[in-house]
Amino acid sequence: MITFIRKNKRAILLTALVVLNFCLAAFGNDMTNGAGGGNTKNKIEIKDFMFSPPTITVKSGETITWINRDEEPHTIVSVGKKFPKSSALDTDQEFSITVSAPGTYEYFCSVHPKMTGIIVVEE
Ligand SMILES: [Cu+2]
Repeated sequence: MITFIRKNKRAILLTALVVLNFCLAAFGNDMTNGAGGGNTKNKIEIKDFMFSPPTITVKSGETITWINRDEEPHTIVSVGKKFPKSSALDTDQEFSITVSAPGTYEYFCSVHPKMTGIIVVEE
């Protein structure tokens, strides 16, 4: 009886370890590919007519996602059209881009041109 319990405990522990490893692997993968839902990396919130953070630094090839937390519609427009502009984002709507060429990208909201932000893409 005792040995049975011990074996069982060991099996549970092993299963837990396997599950934990799997989670870590999945999480690690998510961090490196930079895409997919639920990822908080490179997220810019639009709130109170501001981009937050106003300046973001990313690595080449990473995805940047804006989410509109205001009740007002906002857009993301690149100065010099370096990346495609968004449509007017409604509340909780998202817009993503992936930039590969290193450099500094300025953008603004075409509805409220005083709203500006900067993306710095590093190699
Ligand atoms: Cu706006």
